[in-house]
Amino acid sequence: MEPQLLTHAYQGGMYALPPLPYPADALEPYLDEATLLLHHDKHHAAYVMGANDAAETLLRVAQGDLPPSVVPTATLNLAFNVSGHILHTLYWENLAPPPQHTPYGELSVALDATFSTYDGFIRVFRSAAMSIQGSGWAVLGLEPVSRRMVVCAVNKHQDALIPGFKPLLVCDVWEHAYYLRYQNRRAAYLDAFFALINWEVVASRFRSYCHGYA
Ligand code: MN3
Repeated sequence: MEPQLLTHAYQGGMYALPPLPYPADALEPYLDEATLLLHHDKHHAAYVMGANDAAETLLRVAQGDLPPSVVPTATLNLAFNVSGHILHTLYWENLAPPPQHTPYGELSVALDATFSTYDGFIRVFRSAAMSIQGSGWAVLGLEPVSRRMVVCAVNKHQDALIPGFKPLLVCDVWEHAYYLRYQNRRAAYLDAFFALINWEVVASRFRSYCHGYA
């Protein structure tokens, strides 16, 4: 399956909520239907709305309808909400019902170049996800200078990201992503996440981005 690569996340000049790429109960028992519905229909939808509101505010400043004093807050809101929208769109797409295979081919070679082995990647990614204090994301991606894979431990949706970084695999560790089923057991949620990774989608993103880095 080819990833949608965010094409459904912006339509008609507005940020838009793409539908879940599978039924809301498709990831049971790892991720429950109630969590997915709440997470997608309420949380992700709120970031889409916030992104459109911030963009509208900045446009109105440009047109002279609002004072420049609202710009600092609006730019922060835009970064937070657009980043949240992008990460959630990638998150839904990089999950799929098991069974999943482990990475192979070019993707596996690139992972090993940074992490030595698949287990090494899991160790680093899991540690990054566990290290987030409060709300954030673990993100595997390509770093544009070395053109190698790195893992970012992202605070909120947008802090501690590298400019030009291309995300390949994202894991939401905000409590809303897992609290209904796993309560405070983030490690158990991560076990479920690893069982659900759609490596075909990750490989497809990798191929898409690699053309830009070749
Ligand atoms: Mn979330």
